[in-house]
Amino acid sequence: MAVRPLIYLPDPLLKRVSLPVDAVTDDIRALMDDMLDTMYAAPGIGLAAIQIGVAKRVVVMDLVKDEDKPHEPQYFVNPEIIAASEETADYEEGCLSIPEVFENVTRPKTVRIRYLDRDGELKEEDCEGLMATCIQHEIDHLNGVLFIDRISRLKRDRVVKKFTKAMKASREPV
Ligand code: GNR
Ligand code: NI
Repeated sequence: MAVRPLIYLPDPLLKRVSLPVDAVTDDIRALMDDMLDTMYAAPGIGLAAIQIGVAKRVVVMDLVKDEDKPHEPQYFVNPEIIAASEETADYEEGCLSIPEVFENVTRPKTVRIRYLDRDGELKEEDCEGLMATCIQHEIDHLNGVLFIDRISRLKRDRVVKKFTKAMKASREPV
């Protein structure tokens, strides 16, 4: 178990399409444990493997925001959306790879997902509310898509510019 470094915008890795996992092995479970450590340390409610530089279709989530409550980790390998509602919902989204940026994103209100769990069992689940928002945000990461790709061009360009500038500044010699 280890906290691993996060990858930030404008790292091109965030645009990579992650590869499906063949089988849920001990290595994949170790990866998921590191992802959870990293997510809890951030803190965040979800994490896709690409956010720690691993291009595999692996997601962890824990929607319990109250730090005094017991953790409820959730594990998703090769998650797919198999149905989405026509009805949409707006949610103010953030991303650990784009710190301090929050924007309203419109997505299907409910989705049905299929995935392999931590034991490699094939599962299906109906998601609504924060769960629906978060799993769609994470599956986007697996496809190289960020929530800023789902807001206006003007807002996105502003965010990308700010992060590109910040990155350049941090690389300048002192
Ligand atoms: O911690 C996170 N919070 C969040 C809030 C609203 C919508 C989506 C998210 S996911 C985010 C963690 C993250 O970046 N996952 O990829
Ligand atoms: Ni994110």
